[in-house]
Amino acid sequence: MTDKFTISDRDVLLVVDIQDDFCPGGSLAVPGGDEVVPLINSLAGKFSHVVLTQDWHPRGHLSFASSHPGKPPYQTIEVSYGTQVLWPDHCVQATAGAAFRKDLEIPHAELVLRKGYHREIDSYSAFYENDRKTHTGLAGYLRERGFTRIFLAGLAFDFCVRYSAEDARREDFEAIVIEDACRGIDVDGSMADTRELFTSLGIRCIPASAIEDGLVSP
Ligand code: VGL
Ligand code: ZN
Repeated sequence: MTDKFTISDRDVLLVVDIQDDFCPGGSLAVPGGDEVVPLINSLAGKFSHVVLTQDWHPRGHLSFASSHPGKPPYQTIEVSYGTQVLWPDHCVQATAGAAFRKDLEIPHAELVLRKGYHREIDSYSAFYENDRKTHTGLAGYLRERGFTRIFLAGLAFDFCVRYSAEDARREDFEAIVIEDACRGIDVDGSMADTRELFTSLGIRCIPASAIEDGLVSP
């Protein structure tokens, strides 16, 4: 049986990319992406502190297949910082697809962290961009707020959740992924790779039911 987790004031829930483009009907739909929204809403009620991330690309972003004539989506290319998967155009700044899902209800979220806004660098992680050097500022924010444990939920398990969890560990936070509150894309075995990586880094995957009921006082 999984241990139970009691949420305290040093814990934060990081809700990753619950945006229309990542849900069925969107341009980079994650299968079942919409299904996690009610669970995330109820989980958020157990945390005093919630941060939302929002994928937020300029038009013509380097990660878009459309920026590389002749290249189809889901192929990879080599760029200055390594291998980059090419995606359908998605989460273009201020478009409908970049909006949070209408049914995401977390009025007490304290920060919305946008990422992927540099045209020449993708950013899966909420901490570092894909060059693994450019910081988003989130680690400093979380440290200044005194958080030590980061619980992660959202889309996609094998991309933005994965890289965010990995970087949370690298920044010395405890990282815990709430697996049934995530859905994945699965490009070239990326789901299996993610599970393996989490095991090797000591990143726990738990079900939402492992989180105790009750909200700590704000
Ligand atoms: C994501 C691919 C491209 C994600 C964002 O949120 O997992 N995946 N941009
Ligand atoms: Zn993106």
